[in-house]
Amino acid sequence: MTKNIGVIFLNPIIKMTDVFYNNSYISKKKMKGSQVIRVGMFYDGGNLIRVENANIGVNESITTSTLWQALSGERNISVEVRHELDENLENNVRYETINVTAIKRLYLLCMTNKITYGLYEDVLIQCLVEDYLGNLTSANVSADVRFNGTLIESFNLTEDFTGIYSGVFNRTDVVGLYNVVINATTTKEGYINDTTPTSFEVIPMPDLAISNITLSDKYALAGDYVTVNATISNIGTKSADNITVLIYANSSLIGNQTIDHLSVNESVSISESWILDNDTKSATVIVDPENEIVESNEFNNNATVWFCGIKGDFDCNGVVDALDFVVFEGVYDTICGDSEYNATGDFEDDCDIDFVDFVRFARVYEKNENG
Ligand SMILES: [Ca+2]
Ligand SMILES: [Ca+2]
Ligand SMILES: [Ca+2]
Ligand SMILES: [Ca+2]
Repeated sequence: MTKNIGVIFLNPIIKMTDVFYNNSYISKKKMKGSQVIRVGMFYDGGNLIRVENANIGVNESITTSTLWQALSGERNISVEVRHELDENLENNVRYETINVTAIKRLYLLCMTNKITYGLYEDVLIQCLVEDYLGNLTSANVSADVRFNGTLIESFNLTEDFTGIYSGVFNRTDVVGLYNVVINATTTKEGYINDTTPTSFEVIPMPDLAISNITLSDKYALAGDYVTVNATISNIGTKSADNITVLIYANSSLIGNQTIDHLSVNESVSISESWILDNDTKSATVIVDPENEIVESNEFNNNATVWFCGIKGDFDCNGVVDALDFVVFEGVYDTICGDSEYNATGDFEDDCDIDFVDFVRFARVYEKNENG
């Protein structure tokens, strides 16, 4: 007696670490009346991944599918169909087996460093590329940036030593939404590539900046009444209101001012006066210190000016560097009364710039007031 349960078609698609999708189609022929059957799916000939009972009538068909996590490499999937109610009957079991290849897939995770940018602001795009096991993986990574559907720029992202791919888009010269498609491709055997979208928006923003910071007297001494002046400008593309400006002597707050309004391309001068103490070597102005105003550039919001009291710092820029060394060479081996003598190079103030001062100069070389 032959009980031909039917023909089984498999149409599997397997993706590594993706869910597995398997679709079997069972049609029943040459059977009288409706029967209860059991459909089992097995992975690699042994691991049952699904079992299902179904009532199937003459010339009816059922579709069944299942999901599971596949392992890599060549595998086979088998489907077994049997009569549920009469397992002992001869020839009541039908198998079909198919070989499948589990695909090793790249995964691309990308982001921009911000969601909104000011005009002309750089956009940093960073990505991680992982393999199907979640390990960082090398690939060719590129980004296409489009505005209103038009490709603006296509560029490669480069991998750093930590395995992060990054690239900078700097053509944010129009306000609006930019769409980015990032592709990771590899020639590694058995791998498939990945692609991911992201987007960012360019909006008008103010950019507060400080320029022309000066001291009324760079050579002022302790007890002198000194003034620091600075220009606060809005070099962005949107006006700003209620702008806080803080002024410090070294790290001590000596002034807190508010600018009501700055239109685009508008500037105001601020100044703050105080009595200099012995330890003060610099004055610093900070605009929008609490970052209450979103700007296209947050890194031009402070400026520092140095007094000329730092030994070795002949040009009074707050750091003893190669330019100062050239001057130090010119004052070396001089004493008070010589026309070249300069107290800035006389570290112990003993009216003699000698080898002791040279050693002291070397010690402060390329250090600023903060060490
Ligand atoms: Ca700014
Ligand atoms: Ca700000
Ligand atoms: Ca200097
Ligand atoms: Ca000396």
